[in-house]
Amino acid sequence: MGKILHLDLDAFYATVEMLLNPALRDKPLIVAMGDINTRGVVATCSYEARKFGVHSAMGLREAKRLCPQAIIVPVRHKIYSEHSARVMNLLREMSPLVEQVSIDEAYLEIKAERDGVEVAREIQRRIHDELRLSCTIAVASNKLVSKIACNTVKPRGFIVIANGDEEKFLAPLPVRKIPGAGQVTRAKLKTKWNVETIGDLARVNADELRAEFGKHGAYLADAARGVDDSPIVTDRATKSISQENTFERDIRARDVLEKYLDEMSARVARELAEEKLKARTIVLKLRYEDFTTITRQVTLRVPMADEATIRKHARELLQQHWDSTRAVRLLGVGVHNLVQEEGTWQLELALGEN
Ligand code: TTP
Ligand code: MG
Repeated sequence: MGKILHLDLDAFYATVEMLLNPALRDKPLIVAMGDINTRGVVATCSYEARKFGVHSAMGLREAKRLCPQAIIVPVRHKIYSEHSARVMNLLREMSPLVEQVSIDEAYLEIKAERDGVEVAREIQRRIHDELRLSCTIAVASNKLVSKIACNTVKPRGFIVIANGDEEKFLAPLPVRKIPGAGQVTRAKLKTKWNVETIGDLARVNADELRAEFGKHGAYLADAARGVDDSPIVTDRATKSISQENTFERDIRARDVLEKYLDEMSARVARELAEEKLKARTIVLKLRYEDFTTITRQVTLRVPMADEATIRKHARELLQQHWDSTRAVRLLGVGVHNLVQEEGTWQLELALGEN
């Protein structure tokens, strides 16, 4: 069985500021949004400042009262985005299955052929040595458990939840650690079943939770047991792969158009293979000499990645939809509805024009 990693950078904005200005290192540091004198808000702060009770979203006035010696610097979003991109690129070097969830947070899937714990250690080491940033990583069997686990060992943390230990690990934690267990939900759980910990929640009958909260109740019942089968959604999977050609001279000859189609189908197939993806939908794009453009597509029952299938459907679409009295200025072939090849996850993304 593969592993899911959850990675979150430690005190991200503050750590980047310290990286760029070493004089700030090991100091209570606040990165502030808005006016840094009075009316601003804490975007984040170093762990040294957190010791004094300062935290994200706190007003600066309050933060200064708690920690008068804190150094305050204004946010610099562009710089954080650049450092974030470096981290995400490093992660994509380590696994093709990366889902970025925020500027400093991502999930990775490591297939069973590799040692997920080893990969996680290597990632943490590389982020430290090569990018000079610090992160916390949790390794578990699914996204939910890895996300919850990560927050329990910050900063510079590393934790592994073995397969089968999910429920035991979660049991002592307060129920608010479950993403989506908001205040209203928690108040109801408390009054109705006296639920405080995730273990308490696991003891509540799943049917009763469903009766009380509907679909959300079913989610809570699963979550309390550490059950989650939500897939890693890669950036790649949300995109489509396509090729197109604009001709120097508009084309009227079917055999020439078909030659182009064949060549583009081959390139699309190669790209699918490189990304280890399969596709269900094949799209033909046609632009006529007067610039009117049509796209037509066919969706298959079974995902495929082979050149012959793409070529066959592209040619059929051309046959059916090209008004051959009109010359063609641009021709394109693409695929969407991409799924991970042979993965445990089927990413059925409803995509595409018409
Ligand atoms: P977080 O990961 O929530 O916080 P963090 O990285 O600063 O600290 P840690 O993960 O170690 O607890 O958010 C990432 C960045 O997003 C954070 O550095 C600043 C920004 N942010 C805000 O601007 N406002 C906020 O309210 C929060 C929570 C974060
Ligand atoms: Mg963080």
